[in-house]
Order: sequence, then C-alpha cells, then structure tokens
Amino acid sequence: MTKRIAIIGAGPSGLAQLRAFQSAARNGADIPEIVCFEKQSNWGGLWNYTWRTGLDENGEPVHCSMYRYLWTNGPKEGLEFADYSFEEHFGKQIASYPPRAVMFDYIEGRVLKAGVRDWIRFCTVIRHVEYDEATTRFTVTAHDLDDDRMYKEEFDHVIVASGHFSTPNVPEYEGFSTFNGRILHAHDFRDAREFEGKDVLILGSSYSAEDIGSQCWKYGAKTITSCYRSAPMGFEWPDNWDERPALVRIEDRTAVLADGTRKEIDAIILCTGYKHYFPFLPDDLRLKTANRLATADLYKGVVWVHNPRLFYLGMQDQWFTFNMFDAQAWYVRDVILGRIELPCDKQAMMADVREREDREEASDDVKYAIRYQADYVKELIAETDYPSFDVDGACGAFLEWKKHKAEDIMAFRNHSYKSVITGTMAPKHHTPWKDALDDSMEAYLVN
Ligand code: FAD
Ligand code: NA7
Repeated sequence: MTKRIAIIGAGPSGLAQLRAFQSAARNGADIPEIVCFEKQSNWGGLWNYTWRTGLDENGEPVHCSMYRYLWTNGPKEGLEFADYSFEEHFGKQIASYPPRAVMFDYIEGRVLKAGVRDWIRFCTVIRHVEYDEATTRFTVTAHDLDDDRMYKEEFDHVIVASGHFSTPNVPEYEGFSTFNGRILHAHDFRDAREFEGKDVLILGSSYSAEDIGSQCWKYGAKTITSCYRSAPMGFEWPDNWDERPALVRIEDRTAVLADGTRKEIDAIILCTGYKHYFPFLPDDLRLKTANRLATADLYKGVVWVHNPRLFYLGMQDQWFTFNMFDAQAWYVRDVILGRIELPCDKQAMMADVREREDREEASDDVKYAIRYQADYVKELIAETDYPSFDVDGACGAFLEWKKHKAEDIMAFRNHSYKSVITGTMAPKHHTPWKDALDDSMEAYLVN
C-alpha cells in the first residue's frame, strides 16, 4: 500500500513541505500520497490577509494576525527561497522590505509553478489526530466546512504545520474591565488608521510592539506610550513616542506605570505574544514549548521524539523563516522517504534536544541567536538536496538590518541588501517607508 502523509496547514511551512515532495517527484522519486488540510479557503497562512477578527465566516477562530499596512519586519534577503528567487518571480529585483501583498504574491508564485494546489483540501479543519500503536498509523478527523461533514482517514505520518502566532496570549491588568476605551490584542489589530489622533498604550517590547506602534505612529496616532515587562526595545523613538517600564493598572482612562508615570490613553494594544496551541492533538502527541529557538521535544527541531512518525514544522521562534521552513521540509521529506535514518532510541533524540537547548541558553546576545539559527539552517540543508545557498550571507543581511534599526527605527526599511540567491543588489525603494502610505503591490513595484 502506498504510504499516506497528512500535512496540517498550507501556510509557508506546509507549502514548503508540498514543494519538497513535488521536487522529489519531479526528480524521479516515488513519493507517498500527500493530503494537505487547510482550514482557510486559500493558502499562505498568516500572509492570507483578512479584515475579519474573532471568528471567521465558518465560526472558526480567525487565523490571520497580520495587518493592513504590514511590511516585512526583516529584509527579504534573509528569507528568499533558494529555489525561487524574487527576481524569478517579479522579473526584476525589488526593494528589500516588501509589503504583505507583495510577499503573498511571491509565496504563491512558487507553489503555483510547482502545481501542488490539488494536494490541498481547503476549508477543512483538523479536529483530532490519534495514533494506533497496533497499526502504527494515525487516524485524522477532518471537518469539511463547505459540506459541514466530519470524516476520518488514516495516515502513516502527520506533519503539523499549523503555525504558532495565531492564538494570542492575553494578560489582564487591574482596571481593564472598567476602561472605556478600546482594548485589543495584536492578533486583532488590522488598520492603523483607526488610531489616528489617539493616545495609544502598547504593552510589550518585541516585534509586535515595535511594529504596531510604528504603524500607529506612521498613520497619525497622537502619542504612543509603550511599556515593557523585562527590558525596553531601546530605540531612539520619535518625540511623540515614550517607552516606559511596565503597566501597573488602569484607573478610568489613565495608565499607571511602574515608574510612577500617569498617562491618559484612548486605546490599549496588547502586543504580548502568542501561545503554541494545538487543540486537535492528544497529550501524547502535543508539543508544549515556549517561543524559543530550541523547541522542546523535537529532534533536529522537527521530529517528535515521543513518536518519530509525527513531525512539526516552523515551531521555533524565527529569525529565518521561509528558507528555514524549506530546510525543515526537505529534511522531513527525506526521513519519510527513508533517505535519512533517525537514531533508533529516544535517549539519543532527547540528547540532541538538550544540546540545542544548552547551546541556545549559552548566550542572550542577539547576534549569537541569529548565528545559532543560521547554523541550524545550514545543518539541515547539508543533509538534503535543498539548493545550498550562502546562509552566512543571509545572516549578514540580518546583522546589517539590526544596525540599521539601531540607527533609525523609522527609517530602517529604506535600506537595501544583496540577494544571496542571485547576487544582485536590491534597489532602494522609491519612497521612504514613513511616507509610503499606499502599500499596494502596484505602488510598491513601481521602481
Ligand atoms: P502560518 O503562516 O501560521 O500557517 C499555518 C496554517 O495552518 C494556516 O493557513 C492555518 O489556517 C492552518 N491551520 C491551523 N490550524 C489548522 C487546523 N486545525 N486544520 C487545518 N488547518 C489549520 N515572517 C517573516 O519572514 N517576515 C515577516 O515580516 C513576518 N511578519 C510577521 C508578522 C506577524 C504579525 C506575525 C504574526 C508573523 C510574522 N512572520 C513574519 C512570521 C510568520 O510566522 C511566518 O512568516 C510564516 O507565516 C509561518 O508559516 P507557518 O506555515 O509555519 O504558519
Ligand atoms: P513575542 O516576540 O513573543 O514577544 C512578546 C512580548 O510580550 C514580549 O515583549 C513579552 O515580554 C511581552 N509580554 C508577554 N506577556 C506579558 C505580560 N503579561 N505583560 C506584559 N508584557 C508581556 O511576540 P510578538 O507578537 O512581539 O512577535 C511574534 C511574531 O510576530 C514575531 O515572530 C514577528 O515576526 C511578528 P517579556 O520580554 O517576555 O518580558
């Protein structure tokens, strides 16, 4: 009987897996039957934008955490597919921080070319996965939302690629329930223009805090006050942006901060991160991990040590994204195809996990973390036929990006970098980021 593989999710990770198998088949390999289940009506994962928040048209939690004017938060030269360059897709080199719509077009271009859309069952949510020791197969319960029909199918392997930036971590602070402004989590943030002329309080000091605050600033918020629990972002902020220690409580419309600052505010945006959440997995198959580079219980960052027939993609905190998902997907494919042999005992796999954790914990320096993930990408690529590329060069783009952010947080997106795939330099974008209010694909690509 032909092996059957279930992939859960058709975001960048799930699509990388489809492309990995398609590429093996094109090179003459006999590949298993692949079924990818996607709860949304289209592919692209978080990059498949919707105006909706809360529940979607089917009553499912909205997956999208992206917002209307999002531009990539790191240079595209750090994430470019090694087998499908931006130049191949757009017919020319483009600037380094593309808006969301441009990125969606690029992600889609590769899988349209690969012709894998038929492997995906859209509008289909995975409700449950169960493993049977006797048959060594998984029973997957799917819900076809179009026909409102539940069914079960058996698979030899399951690959979880359902993302981990969709289920918000929502803390509560004293005074929230009586605050009569708006309180929302970053997951529900969509259009920065809503906060034009408003005094906005941002909680958190990571990517969402930085970028959502910057969006609000760009589209005319009156003031931004951002507050951190552990450490400040520490950039030189514009005059109307104040970065302060943690929120203590809200009194009517006043935020009271740990340093005694009191600030009248209109809205609170909780940029407080996300939870790894897999309601469709039983205890023995479910990943429980913090958002970190060395995920718990995953050999080589992808193989579930407690049952190596199950895989997870993209569960790490991410410096590298698309190219890392590719490296993982090619690796998982080759384990499934029998080209890579896994250690036969769990202890050896756990030792690999521990080694990765120890190495991550050896330093909290950002450059160290970027290089750590670069080394991981290199390690996986070396074991498969994924086109090798200059990972250190991509790392270099990230280090430059860090420097440009430190120089001017509202202008780092005006810089450009060299592609490590084609070797060409990206053009400088025609309009500084802060003035580019129209970020449609048409506007962006006029270079
Ligand atoms: P996702 O993109 O989350 O895709 C998971 C897919 O699984 C979704 O399509 C979802 O519908 C599906 N799914 C989930 N549960 C089920 C189920 N039970 N049944 C069926 N289908 C299911 N990365 C960058 O490289 N650059 C950026 O600028 C950038 N900006 C970001 C901004 C924000 C606000 C966020 C939240 C993330 C950003 N990222 C960025 C990181 C992002 O995680 C990756 O780019 C990428 O989307 C991860 O891909 P994924 O396939 O692992 O997960
Ligand atoms: P992150 O990177 O996980 O950061 C979460 C932030 O939220 C971080 O600064 C946390 O502070 C802070 N946090 C978490 N809980 C609280 C509470 N209870 N109170 C105050 N602050 C809190 O999530 P992001 O959304 O920024 O980024 C996720 C992805 O989205 C990222 O990959 C980007 O590409 C876009 P801490 O430092 O832990 O004290």
